[in-house]
Amino acid sequence: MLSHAIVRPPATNFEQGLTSVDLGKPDFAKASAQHASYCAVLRQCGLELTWLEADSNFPDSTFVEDTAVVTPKTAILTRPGASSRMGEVVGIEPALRRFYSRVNSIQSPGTLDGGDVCAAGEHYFIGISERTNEHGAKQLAGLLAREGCTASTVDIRNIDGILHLKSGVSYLGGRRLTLLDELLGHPAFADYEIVRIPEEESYAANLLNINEHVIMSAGYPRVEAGLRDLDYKIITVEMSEFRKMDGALSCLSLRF
Ligand code: CIR
Repeated sequence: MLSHAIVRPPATNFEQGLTSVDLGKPDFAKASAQHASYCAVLRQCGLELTWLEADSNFPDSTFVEDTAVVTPKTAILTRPGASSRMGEVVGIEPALRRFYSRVNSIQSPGTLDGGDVCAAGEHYFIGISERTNEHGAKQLAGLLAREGCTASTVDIRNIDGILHLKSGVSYLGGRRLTLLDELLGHPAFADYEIVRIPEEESYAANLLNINEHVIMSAGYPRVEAGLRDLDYKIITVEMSEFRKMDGALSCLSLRF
């Protein structure tokens, strides 16, 4: 069971963050309201929240997921691949130390964004991306092995339209994953049952499976119907303003 999440609301200069999509500028008031709804849904799923102050020194800092990898036993501070985001790690460390006696970190020349790490029970898929390099992936796999966990890497550098691995894959529990078609057939996913995400609903590939609930982005009816047919209890959250900044559901929290 997951019991906690760390979140940080968007700062007023959220629109100055990084983005690769051309969906217009996010509206700050709407983004704040969407963030509040997201937090309410996490609470509804049984999580106690640690709220960090909005931090305008880092316009992307609402995407706390990228700053750490959290497992049941340890927290690993990342070394984000975008230079404008590296300093965000300093702000997350004290919050993690309240919960974890063991905190490790990714070291130079390694880079790693938490969005590239998809936990599937005791196995971790690690994306090699524009943000996460081989050094970072190798260091993380080594730290996870100390906890008795396994890892495999998935190179997403040639896959258009996904910033992080978790933009294309999510874990649904058991042996089940959601997966974009571009990732189908990758050997890392060979032993899993795949819920395919249609191309026109690709944003819905990033979802959260929290304590018997699946949290999905609102507005993706085919994915939602498919998951309801599989008996998942679905809660939807409007994510339009975060999407404009390349963010999705998992990016907005660290869950443990
Ligand atoms: C960035 O480019 O780093 C942010 N604008 C979006 C980060 C999204 N994070 C995630 O998918 N884990």
